[in-house]
Amino acid sequence: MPSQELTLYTFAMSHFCEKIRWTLDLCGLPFEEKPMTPVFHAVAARRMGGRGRTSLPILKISHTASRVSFVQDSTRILAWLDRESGPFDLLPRCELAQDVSAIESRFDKVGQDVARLIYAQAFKHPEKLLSFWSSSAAGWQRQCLKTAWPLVRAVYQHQLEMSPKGLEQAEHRLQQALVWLDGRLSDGRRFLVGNHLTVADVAVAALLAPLACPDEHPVFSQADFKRYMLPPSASWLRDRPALRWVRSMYKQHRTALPTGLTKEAVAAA
Ligand SMILES: N[C@@H](CCC(=O)N[C@@H](CS)C(=O)NCC(=O)O)C(=O)O
Repeated sequence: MPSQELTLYTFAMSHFCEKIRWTLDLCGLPFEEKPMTPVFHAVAARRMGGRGRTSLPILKISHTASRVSFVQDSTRILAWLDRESGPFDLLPRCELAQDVSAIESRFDKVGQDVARLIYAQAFKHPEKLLSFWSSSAAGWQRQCLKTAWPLVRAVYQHQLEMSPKGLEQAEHRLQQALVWLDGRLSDGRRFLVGNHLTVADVAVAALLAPLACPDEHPVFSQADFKRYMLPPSASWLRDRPALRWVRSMYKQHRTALPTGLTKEAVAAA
């Protein structure tokens, strides 16, 4: 790895950010995490990403003190890591690569549906949601979020296509993805592709983590998250092989805790 420094811009509650944070940890690449506050992230994210989008994660690469570059979007970050710092066992370049990439790409869409269902529930408990959003916010930012909440909620509902029909479709797609994953795991395999951990496992586990609530995740393990952010009556979400597998992936492979994002810091927010 050349002597470049990596900074990862994240949200504490983002499963897409967790996908990259976990990948960097597993690849043994040191990075500094900069958690951002939703809404206040938008201007900086658009500027850094340079693609007219505001989404996180964004990886900043400091090549030298005066030369920096940015990569926005988790899949593009994985491609950058493979190209610039690979090869990694996690990102196979052999015949498994196509299968890994197909699963990663499929679950990126599933990840959006997970966000829709979690936010549909979270919007019923704005105080709790704002406290998760504000884990790294300044006092004035918390106050602004509270004051502007109706507007912020409307924008998010629109962006995430959270109409009743949109939510119904998201739930249907998510159920199908979980049935697929239950089936894939039904032969007792430990890993989704081949016989070692790949980014397919990391992506799927990270993107389903808000539903599986693994103990190792600083946000999704919190009692308030499980109580207020999970769809309460979804029988299809109850303990099933896919979600048990996510928890076992975390137990076995999520050893390094995210930098600067401890359970204690999140709980104290
Ligand atoms: N395709 C993107 C999706 C990332 C994404 O949806 N990020 C959400 C957080 S989970 C986000 O940044 N939302 C706020 C925004 O778009 O401004 C990726 O893989 O990075």
